[in-house]
Formats: sequence, C-alpha cells, structure tokens
Amino acid sequence: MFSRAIFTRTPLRFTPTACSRRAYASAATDEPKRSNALVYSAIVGIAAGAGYYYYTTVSEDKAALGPPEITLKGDGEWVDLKLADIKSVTDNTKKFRFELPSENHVSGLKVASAVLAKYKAPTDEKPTVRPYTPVNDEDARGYLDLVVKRYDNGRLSKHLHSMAINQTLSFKGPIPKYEWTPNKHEHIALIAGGTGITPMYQLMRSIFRNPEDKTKVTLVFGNISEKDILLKEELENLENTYPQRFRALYLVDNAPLSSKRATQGRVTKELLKTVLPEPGSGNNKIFVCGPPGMYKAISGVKNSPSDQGEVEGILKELGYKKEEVYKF
Ligand SMILES: Cc1cc2nc3c(=O)[nH]c(=O)nc-3n(C[C@H](O)[C@H](O)[C@H](O)COP(=O)(O)OP(=O)(O)OC[C@H]3O[C@@H](n4cnc5c(N)ncnc54)[C@H](O)[C@@H]3O)c2cc1C
Ligand SMILES: *[C@@H]1O[C@H](CO)[C@@H](O)[C@H](O)[C@H]1NC(C)=O
Ligand SMILES: CC(=O)N[C@H]1CO[C@H](CO)[C@@H](O)[C@@H]1O
Repeated sequence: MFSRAIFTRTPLRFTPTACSRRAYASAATDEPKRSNALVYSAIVGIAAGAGYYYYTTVSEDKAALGPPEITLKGDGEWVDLKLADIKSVTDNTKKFRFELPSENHVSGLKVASAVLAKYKAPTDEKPTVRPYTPVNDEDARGYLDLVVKRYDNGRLSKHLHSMAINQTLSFKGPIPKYEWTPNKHEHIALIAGGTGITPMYQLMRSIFRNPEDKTKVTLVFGNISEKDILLKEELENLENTYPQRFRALYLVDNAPLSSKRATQGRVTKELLKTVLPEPGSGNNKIFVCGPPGMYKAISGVKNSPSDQGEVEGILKELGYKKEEVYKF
C-alpha cells in the first residue's frame, strides 16, 4: 500500500503546440500506431500513506457518531447554507466551505451527483440557478465544499466570489448524474477540462476510499496552465497512494514547464488513443466533463441533462460506442 509511484517521464507522441481554450482540435493528421507503452508523467511518491492515514482517521471518527442527518433531501426544498471559509486555489478559482445545519448533518449527496445553487440579485427578475459538484467526502459531517471558478460575466460564480463569511446561499439537490456502485467498471478514463475535474474527483474519491472497489482510473486533465491544476494536492495524494490503479496525465496549454507534473500540448486523437482503454475491450467507461468546446471536440455535446446524444468527435473516430461514454 505504501509502494511508490515511479513513472518515467516519456515524451508524448503528439505535437506540442500552444492552444487556446477553444483549441481542442479534433483532427490528428495521420494515423499513429497504437502504442502499448502508456505514457504518463507523474511524480515520485514521497508522501504515500497520507491517504491511508486520512481514511482510517475519518472512519474512526464516524464510528463515534450516531446516524447522520441529511441536509439536501432531493425534495425540491431550497436550504440556506452559511459560508464559513474561503480558500484561494488559483488566480480565478476558490474553495468555498459552507456550514451544514449541524455538526451531525451530511450533504445528502451520492456519487456521482451535483447540487444546485441559487442567487437573485435585488435587480434581477428571476433567480440564477447553476449546478456545482462538491469536492468533500459524501459522509463528511458539518460542511459542504465547492471549488468554483470565477467568470467575469458569470452571474453565479461572480456572486459567490464576492460573498463574505457568514452570508448565506440557497442550495437544493442532489441532482443524480451517474450512479456509481463499486466495481461497476473495470477501468474508467476521465477526460476533464478546468472545473470539469470536480465530478471526476467525486468519482475517484468514492472509488479509492473503498477498499472493495478495484476500478482502475486514468485521468486526462487538460486546458490549464501548470499553476491552474485544481485539486492538485488531492490528486497527488491519490497518485502516491494508488500508483497501480491511478494514473494521471496533465496537459497544459503553453506555459513553460518547470516541473515534471505536466506535459505541454492538447488533448488530441493521437494522445487519447495511447492512454484510453481500447474501444470494445471490456467493461470500461470514458467520462467527459469540461467547457462546451471540449465536449464538441472530444465526445460530442449532450442534447439535454437526460439525453446524452450520440458519440461524436475524437471518441467516435476512435470507435467508441454510446454505451462506453458518459458526458457529465
Ligand atoms: C453537473 C455540473 C457540475 C458543475 N460543477 C462545477 C464546479 O464544481 N465548479 C465550477 O466552478 N463550475 C461547475 N459547473 C459549471 C457551473 O454550473 C456554471 O456553469 C459556472 O459556474 C458558470 O456559471 P455563471 O452563472 O457564473 O456564468 P454564466 O452567467 O452562465 O456565464 C457567463 C459567461 O461565462 C462563460 N462560461 C460559463 N461557463 C463556462 C465554462 N464552463 N467554460 C467556459 N466559459 C464559460 C459564458 O460563456 C459566459 O460568457 C458545473 C456544471 C455542471 C453541468
Ligand atoms: C460569523 O459569525 C460568527 C458566529 O455568529 C461570529 O463569531 C464571527 O465573528 C462571524 N465572522 C465574520 C467574519 O463576520
Ligand atoms: C475551463 C477552463 O479552465 N478553461 C481555461 C482553459 O485555459 C484557458 C487559457 O489558459 C483559460 O482562459 C480558460 O478559462
């Protein structure tokens, strides 16, 4: 369990061009041979074991408490939660901790699901409602953590970033997304852009904190500069603790690479062909979550929350079927 992750940093077989947010180009110009050598960059695990310690500590705490109370019951009720803490994550992203009604309350979320947040400015006719994926453990008591990126013209994200401690925000939910049960798939691949990491992290946490769940996880996290890797510590912790089952590939736009953590470039067909489980090769699933342009290039867009739409883009070109892909 404390074995160390020792991956060599191999150059990736794709053109390392700078790209903008919208540049999830779908076309790889020539057909590369499928390489068996999975190429990942990762760091050597120094703090392996921290995750295990955390897991046991949480379990013991839990045993001392009685059954939890549920905050968000899926009954359509809005619940006001008080902002208790704010931590800076990157230049434009913060982690917000909301207090649940008591120390004995849990959020009520199951994996994978989201909450809805609602805000109405005094001048607004209608409230703005947006979904967010909490990053705390589902059985954490007393709080709910959101990691939210601020958009300059973003109605809800801008409000959230302007909130002061002790102000409240209305929440309801949960909104079920993809119900996870242990070992539902043998291998899952998660392709995320920006804050699209949050539902992926929810899945990963649920898998790795359950000793019965043996699912292998490959993460491709793109469209970021190195300093913008959200949930970096949390992801490193998983990489170090589960080097056999968790592999992460970080792609950055055009930032100069100072560390071994990230690789320059973009998510291309050629790259995905090397790191994803082969189409039709078993009980595998590919999850996609990111900005609209990313869905378009990689998986095709969703028609609606209840209609996944057809698989398009790179994943279609690579031969994945509808049942092998889930768009968050
Ligand atoms: C299931 C689900 C879970 C989500 N979880 C999270 C989460 O954990 N953390 C988080 O920060 N966000 C998350 N989001 C996105 C979130 O719901 C909002 O879309 C986001 O906060 C922007 O809302 P807004 O009201 O601030 O911006 P809006 O008023 O909706 O948009 C304002 C401007 O921002 C731009 N913009 C908005 N969203 C994006 C985007 N994703 N990429 C590029 N440009 C964009 C728009 O083009 C527009 O110009 C999630 C979305 C879904 C569907
Ligand atoms: C928030 O509320 C608590 C309890 O009411 C109070 O002790 C604390 O000083 C408040 N914090 C701020 C920043 O207003
Ligand atoms: C979703 C997301 O994080 N998009 C970012 C991708 O990278 C560009 C350039 O660094 C940012 O401007 C986007 O906001």
